[in-house]
Amino acid sequence: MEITSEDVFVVVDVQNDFCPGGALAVPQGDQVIDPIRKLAPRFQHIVLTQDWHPAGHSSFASNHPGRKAFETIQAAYGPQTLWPDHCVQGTAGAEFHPALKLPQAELILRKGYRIDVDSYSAFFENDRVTPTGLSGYLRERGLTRVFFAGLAYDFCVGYSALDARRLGLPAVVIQPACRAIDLDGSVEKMNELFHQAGVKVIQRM
Ligand code: VGL
Ligand code: ZN
Repeated sequence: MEITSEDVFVVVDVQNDFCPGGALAVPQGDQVIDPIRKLAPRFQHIVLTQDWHPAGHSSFASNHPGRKAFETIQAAYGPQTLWPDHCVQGTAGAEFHPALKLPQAELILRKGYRIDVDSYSAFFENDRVTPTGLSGYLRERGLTRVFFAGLAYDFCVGYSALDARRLGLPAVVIQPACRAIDLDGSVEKMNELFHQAGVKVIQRM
């Protein structure tokens, strides 16, 4: 596939807590690193996202007495999955995996920093209306097509790609450079949403 100066590679949440040994380890999460590092030199623009929660974040099961991680609650803005405490601002778990090494990345976009709203997507918080600023950033920089890789396919990568489409941007998910959490059929659900939204899922590029 031909990459142009208007393409951006968004590398989602390749952080210690989402890799083996981390607080919310995605199975084989660290296996996204090699393919991402091989793809990166083909792009002129790279954005990294970083899940970045305050301690006591409302998406943490520990903040909801009687609830367990991976259950769903009704938040003010709709259903919200509860997670183990993860990616707490300033902790080692919130740091990028040390092997990721993409110093050429032009932006590190942090998300999920508001105590009472989660943010899977790099574009909008989980209320689906509060922007993170990424859309404006891409627009001002003339970046019009978005390629995605990272963690997790069925959550932060997935919602980011869906929101790119909602914003009218072509969106491409590079599947071998992603790994999934796979909670209650979330991968199948996301694949269906990708299909409906026109997100392109590719196996190689
Ligand atoms: C993510 C669950 C909670 C992700 C982040 O990066 O996919 N998943 N926070
Ligand atoms: Zn999170």
